[in-house]
Amino acid sequence: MDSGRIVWAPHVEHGFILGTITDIGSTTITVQPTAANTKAITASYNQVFPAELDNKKEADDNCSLMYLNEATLLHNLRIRYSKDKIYTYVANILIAVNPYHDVPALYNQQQVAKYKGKSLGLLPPHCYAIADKTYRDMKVLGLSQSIIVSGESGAGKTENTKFVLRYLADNYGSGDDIDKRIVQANPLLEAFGNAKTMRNNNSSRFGKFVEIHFMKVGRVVGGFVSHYLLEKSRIVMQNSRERNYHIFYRLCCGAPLDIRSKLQLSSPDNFRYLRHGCTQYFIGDKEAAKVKDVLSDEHKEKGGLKDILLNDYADYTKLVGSMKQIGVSHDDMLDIFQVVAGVLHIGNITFEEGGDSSGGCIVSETSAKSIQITSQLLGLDASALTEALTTRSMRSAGESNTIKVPLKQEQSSSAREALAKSIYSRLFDHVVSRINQCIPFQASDGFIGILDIAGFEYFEVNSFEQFCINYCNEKLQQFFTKRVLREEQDLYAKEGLGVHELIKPVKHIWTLSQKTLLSDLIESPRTGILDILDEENKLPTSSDHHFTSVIHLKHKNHFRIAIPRKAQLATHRSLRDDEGFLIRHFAGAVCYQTVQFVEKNNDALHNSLEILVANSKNKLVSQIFKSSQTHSTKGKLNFISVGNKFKVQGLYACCTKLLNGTNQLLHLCFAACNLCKSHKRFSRCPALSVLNNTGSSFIRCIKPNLSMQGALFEGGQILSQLQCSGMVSVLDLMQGGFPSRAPFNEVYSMYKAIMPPKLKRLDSRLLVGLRKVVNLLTQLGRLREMTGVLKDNRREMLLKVEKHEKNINLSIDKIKNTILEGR
Ligand code: AOV
Ligand code: MG
Repeated sequence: MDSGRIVWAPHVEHGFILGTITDIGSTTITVQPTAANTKAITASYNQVFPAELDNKKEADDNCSLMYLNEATLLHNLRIRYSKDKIYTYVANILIAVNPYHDVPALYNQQQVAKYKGKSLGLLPPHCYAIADKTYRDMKVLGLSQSIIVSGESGAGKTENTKFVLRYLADNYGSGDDIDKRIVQANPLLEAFGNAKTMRNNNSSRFGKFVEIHFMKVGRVVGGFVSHYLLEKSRIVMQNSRERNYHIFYRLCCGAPLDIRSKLQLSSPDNFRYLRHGCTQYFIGDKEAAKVKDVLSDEHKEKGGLKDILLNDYADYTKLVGSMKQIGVSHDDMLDIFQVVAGVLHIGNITFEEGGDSSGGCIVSETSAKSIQITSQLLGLDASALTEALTTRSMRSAGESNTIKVPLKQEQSSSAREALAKSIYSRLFDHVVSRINQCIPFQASDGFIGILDIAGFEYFEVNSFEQFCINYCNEKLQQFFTKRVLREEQDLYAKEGLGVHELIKPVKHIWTLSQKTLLSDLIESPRTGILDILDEENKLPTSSDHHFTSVIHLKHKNHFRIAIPRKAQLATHRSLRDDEGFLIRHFAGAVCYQTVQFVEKNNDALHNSLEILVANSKNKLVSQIFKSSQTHSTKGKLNFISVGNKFKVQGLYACCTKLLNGTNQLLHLCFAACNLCKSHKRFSRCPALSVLNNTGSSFIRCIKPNLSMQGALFEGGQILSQLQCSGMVSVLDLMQGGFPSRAPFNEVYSMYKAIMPPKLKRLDSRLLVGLRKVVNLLTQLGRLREMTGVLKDNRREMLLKVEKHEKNINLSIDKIKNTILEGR
């Protein structure tokens, strides 16, 4: 890093720009960018990074670059992205940058066939290569495997998950229907669980773990889908630029006339649950031909998937096709649609003051028809529904009969929303178990599980949903960190390198930061946010304000949490101590407004409604409610904790067990069992306890820009994703430990001039594979380079070099002996 050296200097918009060092101070470096008319940049040492000598060079595996740092990683991704090479490895972690346009050459059938049986690294990086590696690992090691796909909202997790599933089904399928069914389950899941958000037109509002099961011979035998935490608030309310779940629009816009009239459906504008959201949708029938034409042209022109996503008309037809293919009968399909329509009509029931002295309310005259339609669609008695929505049964202490207490207008409205949410989310559970029934298997010898959850997100206003989603991502990040650290350490051990002192600080920072957030702040018993919230729910007079104050009181000086003040977060308005909290997540600070946290944490319907729907004449409705758990009626309200449900059944349980347990497979199985108690297939799990570990692979998805468009690489924000996802730390770790994956000869010729004579005399070919030499040399080379830069601390550095050379000499002797012995 002498003057004149080409380096990367920090840049807000692009992340880094290339330049030459013009001045070196004691704490800063000044760089003159190579681009014309650009002002010189002065930055601290740790923000300026050495560039590769050839800046057009790109690498399939980023670790084979000479300089592993965030700037070279970003640049490598940038060059590759411009050539539609969206996949890049960092060692065996796959980075996938969303292309935002179709790249057929990447995913056609020839590609699928090409990757079959090929080791990682033989062919260009691809999610197919990861899929094949997990498949081979599963077979060779006899261990189930998991692929963990992560990244921000809109980064491409769900798309990559689908590619991986299709790859496995195509290459290792049984050749019968089951392969297709596993693939076709996705459109169905997405219709009910995905929606347009500001970050993604097809955003998954639930997490899923899809297992694809194999027999010993290596053929697919079936699958199993577990799902986590569907976002319920969306059913009744959406931000003005977002939509409700796709299925609603597909039915309103795409279903044929006979179905629409049977379900009393019309334009989405006529439904309160759809009207407030974004009104981007396509009306069916008459408009259909026109829409189809417009779309196909536009689609061809832009080459994007984006427009197609909002073609509710065409998507209806596709959905029906998928349902048929996975084996859902026409009647079953209509039953499901009928419940969906019922939910929409519930939303149109409104209330007004009753006018009598009781303070209660009545159903508005204008929505009498909605009560009728809802009751008919959901198999309820209209007057019983009216009564259940406008009154609550109470049993006073010591008395056996119940009395009806009238509800106020807002209480009735919230009972209505609770009913809609409850029906829809149970219907979603039903859809998932229906899918599982269609991909059954008697026995399996192992599985590949793919985890695709809702990605980290932050909006101007963030609520309980974002809190749960981000918590989930935090958990996953912790798993990633532990895994990568462990693998890297294992690698050093294998190559005879001690865990270098340089890796320790990285390790320390990594594990510490996440541990404290999760264990102190969110999960800890009694004082964690989840438990405090549950306690609040159980209080006779609970309030969001009280809950928020307790949090700040209990975690006054915790560096991960703060009271959101203007200065901390420029994009948010300041909040009072009892209005919200700010959490510093691994992926950035997010300000949560706690209005409705308490309400949203409660999954219980009030009793009369619960009884009403459980006894519905509609078979499907009563079925989805019959399986529900009984719950306590202590306190003022029934209470089923969403946070806690999530903690014990969802990804939380899955990850905690993955992290703590030695037998991951077993635990994953139990997590799945918990999610679906009726599913007995893992009763034989203990027999599998010989398996000590499930291997895991990672696909880290990156969102290239915030405007969801192709060929736009926004360096600055991509860099922050790389930093937040831990990829930069991975590089630090690898650089710190010097297990460079750089080809030996390159290092050899680069440092030949400064090599100790002993080593120079060794035949370089003999040393290939002895990564330790590469490490030592690289280390020495870097230290020497540093002495060139650090004019002020030169003496100190020289001492270090001297000490290091001594070590090297010792090691070289050892290596030489090993080689001689080997001969
Ligand atoms: P996500 O799953 O990571 O977000 P998706 O997988 O839904 O993101 O991707 C968002 C959109 O990007 C897709 O609908 C496609 O239009 C486009 N896309 C992503 N990957 C590819 C690819 N490999 N090729 C072509 N287009 C792609 V979220 O579910 O919001 O966290 O919650
Ligand atoms: Mg998704």
